[in-house]
Amino acid sequence: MSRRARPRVLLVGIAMLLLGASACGGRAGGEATGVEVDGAWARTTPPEAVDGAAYLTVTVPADDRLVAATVPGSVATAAVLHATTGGDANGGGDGHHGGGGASGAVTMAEVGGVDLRAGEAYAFAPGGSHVMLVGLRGPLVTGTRFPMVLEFTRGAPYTVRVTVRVNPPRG
Ligand SMILES: [Cu+2]
Repeated sequence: MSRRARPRVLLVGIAMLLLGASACGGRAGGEATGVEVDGAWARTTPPEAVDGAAYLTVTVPADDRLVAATVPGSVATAAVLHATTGGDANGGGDGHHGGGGASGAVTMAEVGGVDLRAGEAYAFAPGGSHVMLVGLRGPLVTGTRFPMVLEFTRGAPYTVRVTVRVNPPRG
């Protein structure tokens, strides 16, 4: 398995090298945007996974609307903003399509955007809103990173660095 995983790691690594100059994680971007992003992460996926999910907390300096998130084509075919409804009928569900069980009480739907209020942290988190990574080009391997660009109605695009993890970051 590790033999399979290795080229993916390299690919992601190369992507990060190419984008590294501009893809400062978190608030390091420091442009005039004032956007803050904390704890951007994506769930580690099994080798056969088709889709993945990414989460983050975003705060904007002025009322705005997050209308899209994009990831490199080397990571996934598309990134789609998803909202989860139907709640936590089954404990432990993370609101993620995962292994193809279409039976759960939780349903996810694509949303055209997410309204953000100035200075108010908005969390994409398991069980709630998330960025669906559709059509993974390879499994998301723990410890690897990839850039994701957040696009807003008003604010400038903002690049965050997403870390692949098994569990949500704490703190
Ligand atoms: Cu989803």
